[in-house]
Amino acid sequence: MTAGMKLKQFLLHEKRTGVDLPYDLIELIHEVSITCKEITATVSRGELSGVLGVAGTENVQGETQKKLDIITNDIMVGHMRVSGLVAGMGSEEVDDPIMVPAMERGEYILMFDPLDGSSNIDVNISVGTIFSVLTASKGCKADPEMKDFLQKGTRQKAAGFVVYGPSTVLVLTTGQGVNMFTLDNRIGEFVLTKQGVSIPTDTKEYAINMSNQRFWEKPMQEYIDDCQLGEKGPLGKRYNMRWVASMVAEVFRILVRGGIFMYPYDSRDPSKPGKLRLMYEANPMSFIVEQAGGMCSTAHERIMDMAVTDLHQRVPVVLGSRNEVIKVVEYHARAK
Ligand code: P6P
Repeated sequence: MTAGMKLKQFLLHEKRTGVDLPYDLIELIHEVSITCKEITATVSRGELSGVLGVAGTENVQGETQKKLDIITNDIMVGHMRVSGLVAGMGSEEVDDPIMVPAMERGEYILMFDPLDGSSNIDVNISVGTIFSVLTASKGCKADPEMKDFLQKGTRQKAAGFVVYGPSTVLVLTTGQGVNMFTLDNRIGEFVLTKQGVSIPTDTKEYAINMSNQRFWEKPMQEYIDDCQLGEKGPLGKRYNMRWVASMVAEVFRILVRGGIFMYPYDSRDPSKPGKLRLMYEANPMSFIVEQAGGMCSTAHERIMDMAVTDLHQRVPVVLGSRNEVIKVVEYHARAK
């Protein structure tokens, strides 16, 4: 009955069936989807847009910003700050929390990575937008305080990402499972194409950047060594490997066919225990993966239970097929 429903139609249908889904949250998700349509229209022009390449600036992470990092950030901020739905925003590309004019304040905090995987943009590999929705403690009555931004992953009201690949697909959870909506360019709408996504509990496919192996904790090195021993090794399986260097693409693949994605603890810089950011990469992806029956850990603790101390806090990430993530956690537990 829901097949072919457009995004907003589906969310309103969910509300009619009794799901606790405030109208403002439905509107917020719809507005984010509109922003992502503008982003995909910009990104898909590639060289024609004349904005590929680096911007000559660095973000708070100390990473070289692509021109499209800044452009897509400005699209998201510009659209959402006058939506009347957010009290404040946090972006990978902006050092400090972004406030909105008092007249435009809404109930929610929106955290986002406007163009995840942007190091791939110049070589035409899939990128995406990741977003996470929290509530502001004072709602629209006053500017949010830092504590409104630094909330644990378990406090999320919604999380999603849009992968700009061969097709543009919005993946969404509001805590009632995971659904996928494919952009139909003929009508300019995200249309429901997969309802109730479920990650296979077992896998033979791992995703990790092997060039960092010497920097990992010993148990992570041992787990990958054992994967590479294949069916004759202790894990008794012939594994395959993938690494796209774009988290949205890796997580989308895992949602569709299972797998395990790891960006583990890295000894290079103690102030950066992992590469990925908690608030707008690890937490939203954890909400989605857990809602699809998967598991998300730092290899030591559940990501969504982590205390938050900084807007751009980094965290080690191990996520995907439940039984494989459990194995990695067990390797680390044994080493303690
Ligand atoms: P590396 C993209 O920059 C990103 O944040 C994730 O999307 C991706 O999984 C990871 O970094 C890739 O990192 O070190 O392989 O370039």
